Amino acid sequence: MGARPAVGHTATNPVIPGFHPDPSVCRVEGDYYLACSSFEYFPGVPIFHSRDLVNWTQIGNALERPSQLRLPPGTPSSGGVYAPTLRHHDGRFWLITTNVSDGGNLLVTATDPAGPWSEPVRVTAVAGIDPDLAWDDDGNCWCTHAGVEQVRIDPFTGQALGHPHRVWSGTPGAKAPEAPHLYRIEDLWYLLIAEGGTERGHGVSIARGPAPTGPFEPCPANPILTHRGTDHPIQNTGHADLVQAPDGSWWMVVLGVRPRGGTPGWHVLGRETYLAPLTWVDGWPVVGQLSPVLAAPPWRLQPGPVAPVRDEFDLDVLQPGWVSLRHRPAQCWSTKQRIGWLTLNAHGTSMDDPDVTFVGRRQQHLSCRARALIDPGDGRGGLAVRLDEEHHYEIEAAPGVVTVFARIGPLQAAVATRSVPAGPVVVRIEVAAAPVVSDPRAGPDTVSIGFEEPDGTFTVLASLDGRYLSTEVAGGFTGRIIGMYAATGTVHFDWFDYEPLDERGFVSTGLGVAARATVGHTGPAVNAR
Ligand code: 6LW
Repeated sequence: MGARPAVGHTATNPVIPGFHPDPSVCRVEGDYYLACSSFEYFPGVPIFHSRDLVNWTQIGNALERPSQLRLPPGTPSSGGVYAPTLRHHDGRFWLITTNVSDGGNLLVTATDPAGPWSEPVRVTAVAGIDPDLAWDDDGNCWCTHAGVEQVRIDPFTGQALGHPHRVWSGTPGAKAPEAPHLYRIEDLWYLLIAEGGTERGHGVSIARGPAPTGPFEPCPANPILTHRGTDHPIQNTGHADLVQAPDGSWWMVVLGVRPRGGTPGWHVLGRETYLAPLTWVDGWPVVGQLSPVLAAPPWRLQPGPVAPVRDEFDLDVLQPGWVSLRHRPAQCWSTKQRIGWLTLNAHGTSMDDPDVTFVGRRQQHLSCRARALIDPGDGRGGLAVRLDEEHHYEIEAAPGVVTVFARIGPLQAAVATRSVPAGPVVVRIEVAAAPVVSDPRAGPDTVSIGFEEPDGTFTVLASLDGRYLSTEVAGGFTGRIIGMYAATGTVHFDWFDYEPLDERGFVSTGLGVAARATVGHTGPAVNAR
């Protein structure tokens, strides 16, 4: 690690903004790897790399083949792939997760975390969600899951080597003991869990015992982390994983949300990944400040590459940060059909359709701008911001006309329409976070949707309240995804760009010490906040 930098060096949280929930982290020498849940999106289980726990780059997805990830028709939004555990053991990476919409627990391995990952081994003997993996000195592999139950398994076959048994029930009275992670730290085994549910009551608790099977005594200070009942800007904090850095210091990655607006507060970016320092007192972990600006780790931060703004679709493949809904049939997309363009061939007929041809990226900033140059040809397609099939706003282009649609639960409306010259048109969605105000009824943000005149002027056709595209309204486990879709025929996108805007609506360079990262070349950026 580099020489210790000057004191007062800061970094910003979340370290992986946007919908990146249920983080699981491991370290191999000087490299950190992190995985998140992905629900109805394909490819699934994004994998990130970092050298300093602050700058993260998405290097791939663990489940990127239909043989690894089936999200059959009928897989609901917020169904699919729940929390993963990522570990390195015996020279290879192990990832276990739950596809609640197809077959339950599965385990994949890889020698290179960027992929390819193996075909899945089914772990059907483990019924619960949030499966964890830990090996003892005798080479036994312990799988612990929500509830909190545990069973020894053969990770090569997925077979249970014994009967699942309860090892801890969490804090009496606290609901949903889940997200267990088991660690051997010096002579003791520690069992970290989330409890209280993934909403405002979320928290992290820990217990320790002499063996991987316990018995476990709870930490007297539980929960060791929660923001429940506080006015802290980061809420729902819970579902954590621990990692020790090469210099011996300990760190926690944990999910949290940034509610905005009046009451009850609405979070639109989903559950994001945060970093917090950890110290040890009497053999128990004490979580340090979990704040929007954290004291950077005592090592030199790796300068992250500047977040590119535009994807020109010049490559044969889509960058790992692009996601589709439930699957991405080869016949539905191409960057070769029209060189230098992303071509989408319609499958479903609108953004209401679970099967719509869609390629999107996570909204990662409270204020941001997304633009795309679309040529609808004789088809219909556009740019959408989506929470799920019943909660989305989009601008749709068809020959000579653009229309803004809004879907909020059972209500669907063509909000505005405008004739435009036939041919390619730049469509734009701009999100402006609401200033922190005392109005209890204020929404979290405003979503302005329209197109650009030939001189680049933004003609806004509709400005819509963003609360209806929030988790508190739509429900579920995900966050906003902004992306391109085809509703009928074949539509082409020359480019897509995404820029963070600061609170005043200006493009934010984020040139502070704040970390940035990118995904490969010109794909979606990870955390140019
Ligand atoms: C995750 C579990 C949870 O697997 O939600 O609410 C699931 N808690 O820990 C999806 O994020």
